[in-house]
Amino acid sequence: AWAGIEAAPPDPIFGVTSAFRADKDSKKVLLGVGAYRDDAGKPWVLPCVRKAEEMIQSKQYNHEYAVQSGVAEFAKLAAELAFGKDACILQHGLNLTVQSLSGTGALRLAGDFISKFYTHSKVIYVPTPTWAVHNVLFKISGLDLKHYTYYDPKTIGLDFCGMCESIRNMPERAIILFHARAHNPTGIDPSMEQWEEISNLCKERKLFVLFDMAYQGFASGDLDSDAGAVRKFVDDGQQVALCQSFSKNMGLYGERIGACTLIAQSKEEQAKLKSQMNFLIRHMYSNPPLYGARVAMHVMGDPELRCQWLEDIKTMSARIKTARQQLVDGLKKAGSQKDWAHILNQIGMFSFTGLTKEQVLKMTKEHHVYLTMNGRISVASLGSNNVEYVANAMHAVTK
Ligand code: PLP
Ligand code: TYF
Repeated sequence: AWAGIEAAPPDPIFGVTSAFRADKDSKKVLLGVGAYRDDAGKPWVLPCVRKAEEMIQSKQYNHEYAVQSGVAEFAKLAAELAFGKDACILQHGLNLTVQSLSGTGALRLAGDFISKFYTHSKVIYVPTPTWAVHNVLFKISGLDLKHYTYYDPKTIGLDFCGMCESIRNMPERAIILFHARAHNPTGIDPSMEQWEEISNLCKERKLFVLFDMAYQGFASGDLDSDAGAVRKFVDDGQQVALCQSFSKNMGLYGERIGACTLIAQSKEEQAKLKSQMNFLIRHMYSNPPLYGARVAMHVMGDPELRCQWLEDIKTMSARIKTARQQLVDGLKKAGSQKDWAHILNQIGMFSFTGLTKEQVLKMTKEHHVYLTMNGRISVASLGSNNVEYVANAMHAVTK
């Protein structure tokens, strides 16, 4: 049956993990896939999550099916987390928020839904560069993928003029994807003033805006400020779609918990969106798993756990900031004359170091440090045990 089949291309991010595993050298360091580690390099279960798990145990839940849209209380809390409890769209019941198989699953639901029901355009614009999954997923959903200017390699910063120019040249009503906060892979975001201009431009071009929000709270340590761009667009009256992930901000990676939101113009339209989304889900995976939704629901909904969570996200974002500083200090100490300020200015899990492909290859071959080919490192994987070694390696390949 499969005689003509060819192998699929490897995932450029998870592929790094495979190469790392095959390396026998004891000095090896993995800075590929974005997953938070404590200072000793160990995965970290958030204390708020541990407490939620105890709560779930004591409640003796059953294992009946969820409905297609998942755990309703989870979806309600997720929407409030993103848009703010008092958001008009929530007050008026205009949002359709469903539980999804984490952020990736939310993107796929949004992609499939838009592809099927958004009649004005089939073209989705994503930033250059963007998360590798974006570059493939939307095509599988049946959309045409195009890119807009985002990153300026000369400044290792945002090319805001280029970005605005790209948006001005988009056909009316096209679809555009934004990273809500902590752009992956660059760690570079527009400022709130720039978001305001971007929102106005999107309105002018009547674009349909899809937000991918995988780092709310994880980025700055503040849940509301990380949702600033999304809320700005919604305040401006834009009917955005939103994909949320709880992988990073609750450390629930493998539990696959997220949410997908669409916004309707009336309650009647919301009911139709809901029935079509449920139909899509029913024929894809029927209904989502319960466990992650229960954990996230307790963390968000229980006042004590929510306080703990706010502490936990501050712990993670502060440790990442410290690791950025340690890396830059290490580079200076190693004797690097280069300006590494961008490592400090970037936000979120990653740093886009500016290392070229050749330098990345040297990092791996000569120093056993594993990172993606675009020069991205997961800062969350740096710690007291490896940061000096990594800094020395980075200096060695860039001097
Ligand atoms: N979108 C971006 C930009 C990401 O970096 C990630 C990874 O965390 C996701 C979406 C979603 O990942 P997951 O499917 O694990 O929630
Ligand atoms: O960019 C990252 O490293 C994270 C995790 O196919 C990830 O977003 C990486 C690759 C992938 C799914 C998640």
